[in-house]
Amino acid sequence: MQIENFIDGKFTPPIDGNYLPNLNPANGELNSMIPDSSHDDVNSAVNAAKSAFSNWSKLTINERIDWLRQIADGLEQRKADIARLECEDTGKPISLAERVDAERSITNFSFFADHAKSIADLEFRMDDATNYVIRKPVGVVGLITPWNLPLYLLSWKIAPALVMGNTIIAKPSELTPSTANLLCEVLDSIDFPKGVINIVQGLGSTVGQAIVEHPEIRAISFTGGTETGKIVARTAAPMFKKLSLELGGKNATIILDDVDLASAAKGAARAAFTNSGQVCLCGSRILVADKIYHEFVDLLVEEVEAMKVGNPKHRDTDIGSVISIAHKDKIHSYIDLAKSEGGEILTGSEFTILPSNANGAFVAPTLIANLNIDSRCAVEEIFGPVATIHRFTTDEEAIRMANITQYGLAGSIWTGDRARGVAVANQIDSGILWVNTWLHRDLRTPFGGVKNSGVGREGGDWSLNFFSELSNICVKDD
Ligand code: TXE
Repeated sequence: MQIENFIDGKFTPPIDGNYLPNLNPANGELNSMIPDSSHDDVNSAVNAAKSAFSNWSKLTINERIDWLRQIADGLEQRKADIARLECEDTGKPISLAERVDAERSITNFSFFADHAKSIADLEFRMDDATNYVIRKPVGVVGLITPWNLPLYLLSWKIAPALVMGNTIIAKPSELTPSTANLLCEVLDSIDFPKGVINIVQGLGSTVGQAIVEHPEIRAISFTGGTETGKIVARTAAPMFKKLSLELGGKNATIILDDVDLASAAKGAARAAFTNSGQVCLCGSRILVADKIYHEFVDLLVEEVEAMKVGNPKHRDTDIGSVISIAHKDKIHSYIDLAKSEGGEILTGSEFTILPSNANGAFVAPTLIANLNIDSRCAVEEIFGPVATIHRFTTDEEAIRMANITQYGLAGSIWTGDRARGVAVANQIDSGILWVNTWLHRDLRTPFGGVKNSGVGREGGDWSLNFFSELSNICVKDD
């Protein structure tokens, strides 16, 4: 299969005629060829988005909401295809792709359709005048997304950008192009206005960079690695573009001594290993109270060893492959580093029998104990199925250990005492904290991190604000 760009409502080959292979990381087979697009393709997409802007931005919000609902309906009909394509592009289990990726990609459109209805007109009355705050679209916006939750994260940006009246240039990860292409097929099938959503496929260093550099793209919403985020920020800042950066995480899962051990062990295992640990919210450093350490760790190892690593297409698979052989090698190099630093592998790595497929990028869920809290494996984002375990004696010590990293995205606290959990959560330098749960999301709430985890918030009103410019009109009374 050959995927094309989607520019001005048409499936369009890359101008230079170059293509890249898109491989299935679970077996090394070729999924498709995708455009290796250039600056020229981005320019052509920007021209289409500029022409479409005038009509799209003039629609009423209700008309745009109606289009979001049509997209959600179109995706709903292709739900099984979304899950299959995500499974083939990423190597994630099909059941996870159905439950999380397909479901949320559709919900993002229906959620923002509903949420945009609640936008209130802002008015500020003075003694002798009234201020009217007007929302305008930003213009042509650039959306750049990663490979871990492909359509889920792309639709999380497309839906609010659309409903606020912007036109879009989007670039999915070169490793996961297929569901963005499926979205274009849906747009085509519903006669969606041409040029409003343009998808340019290709590499970050060419297409991504061209989007960030383009003077007529006025806002950049980026989700990806922290190092890439720095490049994006450096390029966009001197052009005074609006910028939203959702970057990496190295999140703590804190197990307090008063917890129900069995449910905390389940929660910690899920937080560490969902999607093979390739979620920026994953809890990859597990901090355990001294008093319950051994009992908890035994239960956790049991939970992790019950996870079935295998063919992502099989329904009973819990852990599929990671995104690529290169990523597998990077993860293994961290496990080797941990061993050389005296880390004890409690489970995983070579102890688990993996699918007998030499071309698959499989890594067993791995738990490592005995590392210092500031060792590289405990503070750097591995972004794979690897979690380190550390002991603490007081809540204050747990908080200090949680805050030691350069990241500040998320975290979870597990306790029998809600007030104690909230008190600990309050002192963790992160944008998103859970008590006795993990990845429990209300899409109206702010989502984003501090420190090296990024700048800005997405979700509900925060997304609608990012994709609008506010003007204040002050009218003096007669
Ligand atoms: O991400 P990149 P990579 C972390 C994780 C992972 C590391 C690297 O630790 O191991 O990042 O992953 C595009 N200008 N996360 O290299 O490169 C790229 O094509 C503009 C955490 O795969 O950040 C893709 O579309 N764009 C993260 C997107 O950026 C550029 C999820 C993200 O890819 C670009 C993924 C450039 N110069 C990885 N270079 C999370 N926060 O969830 C690349 N891109």
